[in-house]
Amino acid sequence: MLLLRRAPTVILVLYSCILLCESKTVNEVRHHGRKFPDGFLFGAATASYQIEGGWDADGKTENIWDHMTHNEPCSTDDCLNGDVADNSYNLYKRDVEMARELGLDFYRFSISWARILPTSFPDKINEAGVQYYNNLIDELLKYNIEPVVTIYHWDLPQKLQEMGGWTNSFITDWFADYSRVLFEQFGDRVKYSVYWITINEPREVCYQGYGTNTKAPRLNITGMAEYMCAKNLLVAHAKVYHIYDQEFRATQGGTIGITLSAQWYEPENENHAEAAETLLQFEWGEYAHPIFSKTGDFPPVMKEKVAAKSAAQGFPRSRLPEFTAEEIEMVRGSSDFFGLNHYTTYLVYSNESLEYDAPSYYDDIEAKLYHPNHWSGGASVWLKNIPWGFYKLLTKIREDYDNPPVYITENGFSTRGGLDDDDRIIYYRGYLNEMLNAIEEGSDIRMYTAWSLMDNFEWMRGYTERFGLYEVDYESPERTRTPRKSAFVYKEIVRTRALDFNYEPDTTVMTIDEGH
Ligand code: GBH
Repeated sequence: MLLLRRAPTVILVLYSCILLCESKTVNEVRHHGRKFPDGFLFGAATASYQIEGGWDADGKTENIWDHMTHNEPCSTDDCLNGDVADNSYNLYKRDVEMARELGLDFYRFSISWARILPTSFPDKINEAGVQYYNNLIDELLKYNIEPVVTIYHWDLPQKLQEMGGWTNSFITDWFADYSRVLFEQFGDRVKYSVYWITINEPREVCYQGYGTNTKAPRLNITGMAEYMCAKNLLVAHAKVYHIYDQEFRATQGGTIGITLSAQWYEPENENHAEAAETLLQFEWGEYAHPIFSKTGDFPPVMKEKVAAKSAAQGFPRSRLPEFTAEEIEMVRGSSDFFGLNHYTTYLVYSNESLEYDAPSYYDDIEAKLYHPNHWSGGASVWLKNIPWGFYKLLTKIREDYDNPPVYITENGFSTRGGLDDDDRIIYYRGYLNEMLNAIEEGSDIRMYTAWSLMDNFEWMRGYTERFGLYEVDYESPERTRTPRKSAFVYKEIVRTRALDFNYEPDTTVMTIDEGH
């Protein structure tokens, strides 16, 4: 009776609470944005060949990008190269200043192998090269910005290429020797844990550089060279992981892992679900499965398909090299985090007809990928703005690999230049929002990195496509860097640790906030 009489009041209280609480969260989201988790880190990234210049300064020797752009200048769209690029070799203090303006927690950059080891080997260490990165690291630490250091971002010393590069299994030692020098030289910064990334985007190194001609060294031997590269690269990475783990971690306390490029592959319709899954396993499962799955080794579907095709084509063994049992164990689990570079999504359909020259990578896959005409995107033909693909990818990583810690080490958008980059802002907000959705559902995502801090040498596209939060003026000898509108928006996200779709920045002056 009592209960019954009270029921309306209870209901009323509950009801008004629901109203109040609801409107409060809605308002909070509207005015302050969606919060990122406590401890979440924000940064921005660059890579040595894309920004440094100083291609032959102070003892640095030639790498595969110097070699290609000097010998075939118009291999890039604008026939330009990275000889000077953003001149960060001299202007690194300005780069750190920009990181301070943005209020970044960390700055991700890469080290040039040929700048540190001019002979490619540790018989000679180039002091000037070591000094350059020491200066950069010290400048970052002075302002509490953590270094996230990529050991290899595509600029292999030319001499090693002439000895086969990533197709020569000796590279596992060459890469290990080089990495050990870096741990010895740079790993000791007290109090700060350095984050190490062994290799940036194996898929681009191997497929684009060895399987096709779309990146140096442009080997263009598909169905063969990219698989040899993949095996050696994974073993090289794992060797370095274990060296750090056994010889340096106890005293230096950093974390170390690999960064994979992974796009989302959506089946055109449910009839193509298997094709999409197969394609995904070739595109990035090739590297993720050996490291992050419970069983290790290349993905089963990949082993089966390449072996079957190889046999039918008359090869005495599979064109996909095998790992030994020992190598499988060494590679499995060899990353403290899943470093993820993500930009875009493709649709996939199965395609068994022989449209490709065989053997080839896509003939092995028997699927094709494309972007529908109505998808809009950036200045790069391959870059469509499809935020939901990011969510699906993050969910897949969580489900397939037992929710590893994920570091988003690149995500970003290209334009043809200009300071009013609303399309880039829309892209960043959309992708960050989907990342938050994945976090809400349990994905263990710990950091986010914008590509890029500033415009830079965009590989085969030269300087025609711009990814920077800061615009770089290549006409000026100072390579003047100017913040775009997106820089102000990113700064506000980092400052408030929240995503507010309605924030309109005042873009008149960029300042450094207190504490940076
Ligand atoms: C990153 O790669 C790089 O790490 C970075 O150096 C680069 O500046 C940045 O992105 C922007 O491009 O040519 O058929 O393989 C991104 C990787 C490059 C993967 C373009 C997809 C297009 C399809 N992506 N690639 S294809």
